[in-house]
Amino acid sequence: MSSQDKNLSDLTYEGAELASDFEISIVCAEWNGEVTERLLDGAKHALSKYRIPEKNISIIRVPGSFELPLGAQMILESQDPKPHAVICLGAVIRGETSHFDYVCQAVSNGIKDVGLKYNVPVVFGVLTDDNKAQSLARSGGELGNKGEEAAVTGVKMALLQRRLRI
Ligand code: DLZ
Repeated sequence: MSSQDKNLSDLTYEGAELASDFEISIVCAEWNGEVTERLLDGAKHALSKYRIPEKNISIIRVPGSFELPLGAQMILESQDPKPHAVICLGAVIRGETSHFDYVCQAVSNGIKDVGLKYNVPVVFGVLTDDNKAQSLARSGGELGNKGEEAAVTGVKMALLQRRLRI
């Protein structure tokens, strides 16, 4: 662990007074559920720090990280008005096969594509680790909680969008 890694979770919550009316959607992968539920806890914790009430937060689950982009797209197609941000949470852990690379590629590109298509912040809160211990360290362990960071990113981008009126 480097000190730089630790700083990633030194989060600030500027703009909290401007974010409390946001509607936020979370898409959480069930694969590696022990890790993704911890990411979800981190995301919910961050949103509570922005004083976003629970009624403004919708959560759906998809089978695996590969399904996160379509889950995000389904939310953006079905909700009117659209949420201010969609947070995608997953954990891809390297196995014996090349599955890891295919899933990581597809998910990162897919999440980027959905955000650009709908002009809504869609956040890549997906761990891509060599083993479960690393994933646990990054989901509420000694390296912070990347679910919390993903939620902060979503709110920051939504605040930017509101400020730019786009
Ligand atoms: C199949 C698979 C594998 C091997 N590993 C993971 C993983 O580490 N993390 C994850 O979120 N999902 C994994 N999956 C499931 C795929 O994401 C997807 O759900 C299936 O390939 C079905 O499309």
